[in-house]
Amino acid sequence: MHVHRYEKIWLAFGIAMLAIFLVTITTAAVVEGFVPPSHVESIDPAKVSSTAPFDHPGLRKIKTGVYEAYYVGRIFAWEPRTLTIPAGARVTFFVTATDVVHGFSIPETGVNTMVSPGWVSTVSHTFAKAGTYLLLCNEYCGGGHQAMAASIVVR
Ligand SMILES: [Cu+2]
Repeated sequence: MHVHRYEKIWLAFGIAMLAIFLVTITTAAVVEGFVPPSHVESIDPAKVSSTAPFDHPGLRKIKTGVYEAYYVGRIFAWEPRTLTIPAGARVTFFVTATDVVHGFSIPETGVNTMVSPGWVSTVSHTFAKAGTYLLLCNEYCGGGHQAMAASIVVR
């Protein structure tokens, strides 16, 4: 079988890129200890509604300017639907799902994490500017995915 010279070069380039990526990922994971940002806490997805603090999703004040927000994602809604946060507050979101994989995303804030049933994803953000923020699902989760949105009011 004859393989053209340019095709051989292109194949070698592709294989070299795969090798470089593999070495980079392995080095980051083994030497530098990088792990995915979530998947730290686990929860039984069938018992989310009866497991504290996810049995009462919402905002908890830790101290002045520091809050924790607990969210549950299920097809096709985020709970709570609306959340009011004081401007300037540092909020750590704890998010889990009961059914399928969802994407917890607040555009223009950098808040963006995958939410898998059985796991609690964590992400923090300081809401410096007042306004109404859209919270949406950015992971296709089924027929009503486009309706899976909530709002966060900062004032
Ligand atoms: Cu979705």
